Amino acid sequence: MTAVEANADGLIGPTHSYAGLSPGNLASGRNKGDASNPRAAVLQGLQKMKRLADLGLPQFVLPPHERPDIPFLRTLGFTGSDARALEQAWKDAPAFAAAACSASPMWAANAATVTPSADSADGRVHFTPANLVTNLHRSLEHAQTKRSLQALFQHPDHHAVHDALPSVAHLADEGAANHVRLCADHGEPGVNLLVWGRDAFQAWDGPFPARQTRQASEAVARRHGASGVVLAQQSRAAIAGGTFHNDVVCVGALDTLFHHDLAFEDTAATHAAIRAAAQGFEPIFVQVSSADLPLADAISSYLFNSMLVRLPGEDRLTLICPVETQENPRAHAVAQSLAASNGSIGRVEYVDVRQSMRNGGGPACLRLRVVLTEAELDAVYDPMRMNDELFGVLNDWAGEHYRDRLTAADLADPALLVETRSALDSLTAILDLGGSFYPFQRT
Ligand code: SUG
Repeated sequence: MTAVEANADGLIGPTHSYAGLSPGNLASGRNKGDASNPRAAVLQGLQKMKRLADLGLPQFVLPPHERPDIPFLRTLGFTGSDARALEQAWKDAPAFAAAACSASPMWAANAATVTPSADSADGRVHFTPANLVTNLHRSLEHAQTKRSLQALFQHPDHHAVHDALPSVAHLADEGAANHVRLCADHGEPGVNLLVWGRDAFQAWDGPFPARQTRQASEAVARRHGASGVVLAQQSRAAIAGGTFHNDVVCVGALDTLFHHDLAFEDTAATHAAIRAAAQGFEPIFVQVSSADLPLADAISSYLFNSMLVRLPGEDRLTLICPVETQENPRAHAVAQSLAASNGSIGRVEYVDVRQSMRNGGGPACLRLRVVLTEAELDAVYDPMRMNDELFGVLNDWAGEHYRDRLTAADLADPALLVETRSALDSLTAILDLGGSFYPFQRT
């Protein structure tokens, strides 16, 4: 079966801000309180989507969520008009108010775990939205994420969108950021490497949260009927150093797994398990040593939080890195040596997603990869597909609706609530999502 790898990127929302909400994500902590530029952020994300579409890979858009999340604030007892509930929440419970304003659904690698039809028991593509329970602001995402995925992947013969796992710490799930699929070709059965940080039934004593439990990874694989599953423990040292998702130190595509030597607790066992599960191909491990690239540089440069793609007509893979990789001499040297080698990664390109990077979200965080056969791709909802026309329309839309500067104080501004709703109203029209896609449109 032939298949392609499509990307669905989170469109960056109008409340994009630096609120320091994610312990263990060093960039989030470092930039806390800085002014953001939501307009620049969304334009950078759009540019990346356009680039991928131009390179010949199917590209889709996942709409931002309704933020501020007034329904969430109402569950906490804030009442009155929407503006009043928001204002009161910022006064009485600023941490909850900040969570309700976060544009974090932009990081679509955390939207869901995806099992392509070549690996699923019933021959459909399966999606489980991630419950993201480890961080308050991210735990608010999964219901709307499910709605977005159902809008995009709506054909019951081809696509199955599940509920998130129950929102409990035992089943903490961060989605595709902790999943790598290796295979001979996209449409062939693959190895599904699921990387977990902690065991739900053992005490966790690391300095930062381990966001994915082994039990969550197992449950997702089980409900998708996934084959070729390999479970691997994320290294404790990597988490302690600021690797809040495995995709900060590891990326893979087709036969190639590119990772830092501190990615896994037991690298030799992980490689052996992948080799044993691989059908019809010999996995290639491209491992970067701490001597060549200390973990701190891997994290600040986001070399591994890159998109590893095979472009149409090319044999070797292209690594699409953030510009921060180019600016870090050690990471840049590694990237240069990859491109100069005769290995499976033949080319390195750079994209500017600096606004997202300052919250710890690189090119790989912004996209959800979905392997689709021709029939499955034909069944995807076309109005959400990126092309020249949609790119132009969304650029104009962002220019009209987004601010170019946002501070913490601005998030409490009731005018921002009105602006974001007006932006989302016009977005649902652009993407043909009907008049009840967002909670505020249903009341
Ligand atoms: O979950 N940052 C996100 C970044 C997600 C990156 N995704 C992947 N690695 N796949 C997070 O930590 C920061 C928001 C703030 O601090 O305002 C934030 O949520």
